[in-house]
Amino acid sequence: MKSFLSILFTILIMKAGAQSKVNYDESKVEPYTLPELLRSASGQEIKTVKEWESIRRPEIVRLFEEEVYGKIPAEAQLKPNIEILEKEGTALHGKAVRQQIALDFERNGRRLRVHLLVYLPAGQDNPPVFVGYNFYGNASIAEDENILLSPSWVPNKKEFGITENQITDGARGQRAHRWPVEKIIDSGFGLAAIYYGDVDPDRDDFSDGIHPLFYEEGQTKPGPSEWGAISAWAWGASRALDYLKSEPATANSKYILFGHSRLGKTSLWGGALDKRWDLVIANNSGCGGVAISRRKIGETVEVINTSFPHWFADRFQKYNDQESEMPVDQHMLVALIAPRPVYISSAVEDRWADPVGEYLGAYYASPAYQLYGLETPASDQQPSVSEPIHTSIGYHLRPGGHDVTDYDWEQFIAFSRKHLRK
Ligand code: GTR
Repeated sequence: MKSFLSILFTILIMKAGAQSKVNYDESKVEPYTLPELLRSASGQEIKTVKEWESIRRPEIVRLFEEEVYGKIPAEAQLKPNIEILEKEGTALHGKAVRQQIALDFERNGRRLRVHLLVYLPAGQDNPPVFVGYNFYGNASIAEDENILLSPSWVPNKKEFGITENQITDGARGQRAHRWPVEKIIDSGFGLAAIYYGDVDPDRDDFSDGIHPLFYEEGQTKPGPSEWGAISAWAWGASRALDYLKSEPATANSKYILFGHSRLGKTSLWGGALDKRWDLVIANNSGCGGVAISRRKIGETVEVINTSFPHWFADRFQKYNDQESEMPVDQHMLVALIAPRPVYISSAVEDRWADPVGEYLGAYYASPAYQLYGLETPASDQQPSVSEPIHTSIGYHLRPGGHDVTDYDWEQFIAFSRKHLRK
């Protein structure tokens, strides 16, 4: 007991130490120089799409893999066994068709089951589909008693009736306000939902989730530059995409990868790695998402690495309070999505995520989009509240806190409509 308490105490002191450095004051941001987006490691200026795609882009992908999120094993293009759990459920009074699918991955004598919940507008072939992870299981996203409960580990949340790390009926519909399924369906879009804990439970424990399927004999955690949880979630989203592409109802759809917060960090990295995502949306993604790390406003590299060491590769720890040493910053992550449309959203009260830094992360990705002749935000000044920009790099700032609101979805839908129109 004593040792447990002293460990707990040490952790609290460490966290308090990291937290006390948190700055919210714009005037205290020290001058910084961002790594140049359009100059290769060997000093070559990148002037064409060809040079970007053959030289600089692969270089930046490698830097994010090795220094930040960790590399996904090459063998991870694993094909799952597919079990259709529900083929054609009726949802939303017949307006939508519901499918539930299990993707079973097997390797190293271990098995991982990932559940996919899909709603498609009834009678519409190949609608554009939003694909997004959720925090408390697929059943949490809608008032729909037919959604199967995932048996995967989940953090306890008493208000949702989750007390033993297992999703219960109490979680049903608890996050429905973040997922306006009816609005999405009425707008002619589909939605595919995945519980992120199916792919990798969100705890600092590498004995569960997808990672162990790829361990060498005796290995217990990924190597220093190998995949953390964000890379694992990015990987899982691509496996959901494999499935959607194999299904006649969605084989010719456009695919929009959406994520909020840690899952917004995931959607950016997933969108960077897999060019089959036609459009990427990152809501309130903050540190390790779109916010410029060098600003050190709100959550910093050190704070995030202390609270959530498992999200990133171990190598990322070396940049704790050493942001200027990073060979990348987050504008370069957004640039990897070019020329595909990307949408970034911030909330005024979500200061922890550094809304100004989120805008700048989006804005400074512009040169990559301009290589393709695309329109980008005109100014480095963050737009006013509720004045969205819908150029190829889209952005809005809305009132309120860290959340996903109807306003956010109205913008995601309008932006997607504009940019995915054939
Ligand atoms: C916070 C974390 C953020 C963000 C957020 C979330 O605790 O500091 O980086 O990811 O969680 O995912 O809701």
